[in-house]
This record gives sequence, structure tokens and C-alpha cells, in this order.
Amino acid sequence: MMASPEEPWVLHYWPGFAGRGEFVRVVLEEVGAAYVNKHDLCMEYFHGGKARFGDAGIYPSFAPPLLQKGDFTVCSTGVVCRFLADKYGLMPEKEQDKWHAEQINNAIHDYIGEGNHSFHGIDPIAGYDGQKEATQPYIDRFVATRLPKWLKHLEAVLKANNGGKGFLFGDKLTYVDLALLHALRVTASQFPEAWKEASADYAKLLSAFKDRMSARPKLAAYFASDRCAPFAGASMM
Ligand SMILES: N[C@@H](CCC(=O)N[C@@H](CS)C(=O)NCC(=O)O)C(=O)O
Repeated sequence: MMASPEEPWVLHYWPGFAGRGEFVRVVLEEVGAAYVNKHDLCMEYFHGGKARFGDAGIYPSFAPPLLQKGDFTVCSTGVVCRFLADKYGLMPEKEQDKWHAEQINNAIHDYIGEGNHSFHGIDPIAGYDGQKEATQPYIDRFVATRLPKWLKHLEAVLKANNGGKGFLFGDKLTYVDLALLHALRVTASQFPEAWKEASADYAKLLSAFKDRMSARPKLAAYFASDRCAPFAGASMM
């Protein structure tokens, strides 16, 4: 059974950097929901696969971020954000838009996953530092081919609604606008040159979207606060 609405959400994630946990934090910050970041149980839950194989006393969950309230947990970043969207009024209004929103939510996580994997081309589980040189060709290929392909697609998605001057769906903010904002922020941080080129060329709408979304009062306050952890500087995390 889920605990009371007043109880804060607990976000389990690795310490010290934004990572995929940031997708969830951006939603929680925008809706003004109370939450706490927890890192200690992340070690207990996920290190060695305890949570994954059902030995952590929670519903089997593959990898963080994991959102918890009482004895309810939900995992898999895009699903966590959609779950919060349902609770806090961040779903699109129209049936068709709901499915397109989920399509783009998934696309954004595919994009992040691909970028992330390029930093771990030799061993997907080992750290980036141990494979820096060997994985550089994978990163270069991602930046040269996949990053532009994804950003052009996302530009087209944005343009498809109101000429790209507002939100992704209809006239209201949804969880997918917030996911896109985070994906663009981490792109700009990880690949500043590629982002600069894209912004001046084929991603002008995305660039303006990033600026206006970042200026939303609650998000701007969050990004300027010490609650907002830095990006790791590798792996689009
Ligand atoms: N598809 C999952 C991927 C989760 C994921 O890969 N989490 C990373 C941190 S961002 C992790 O700790 N992975 C450990 C592992 O895959 O063993 C999601 O989007 O939440």
C-alpha cells in the first residue's frame, strides 16, 4: 500500500552527480513535490544486484533511479517520470497525444542510452576512465552520426506542435517537455561544441525551448541551488 501523500518521495540514486536521477528530480522540482535524495540504500539495493534479483525486500528493480514511498517502489526512469506525470497533472489532454508523448519519452531515453553506451564501448559496465582511449571512436561516431540524427528528430517533434514555439503537446506542460529539457541540458554540457553547432543550424527550436524551459521559475531556482548536483562530465550523466 502506498503511504500518505504528505510523506516525501524518496529518490534512490548514486551520489555526487546528476545522472538519470535528474530526469526524476526535474519533474519533482517543477511540481513542487517534497522529496529526499538517498544514496546509502542505493548501495544496499543495487550493489551486487540485490534489488535486481528480488533480495532487497522491494519489487525486483534492475537499476537506479528508483522512486519510493512507503513500501511502493517504481523503477526505470521514463516510467518513473510518467508515473509522476499521472499523479501531478503532467499528462497530455488528448488520447492521441498521450501515446505520442510516450513515444517521445521512450525516444529520449533511447538517445541518452546510446550516448551513454558510447562512453563504455569496450565494457558497458566498467567505468569510463578505464576505457577512455579505446572508447573514443565510439564517442566520435555517436557525435558525428547519432547525435545529429536524434536532435533533428526531436526538432521535428517540437515543430509538429504550434510550430515549435510552445510545448510538445497541446498548450500544456507535460512530463515529456521536462525529459526533453534534461536531455538537452546534458547534451549541451557533455558535447558543448556539437550543441553549439546544432543550435545555430538545425536545432534552433530546441535551443529556444531549452532556454525558455530553463527559465521556468521553479526550475531556474532549482538549477541555481545546491540541491542540483553537477553533471558527471562523462557518459551523458
Ligand atoms: N533503462 C534504465 C537504465 C538504468 C541504469 O542504467 N542505471 C544506471 C545508473 S544511470 C545504473 O546504475 N546501472 C547499473 C547497471 O546497469 O547494472 C533506466 O532508464 O532507468
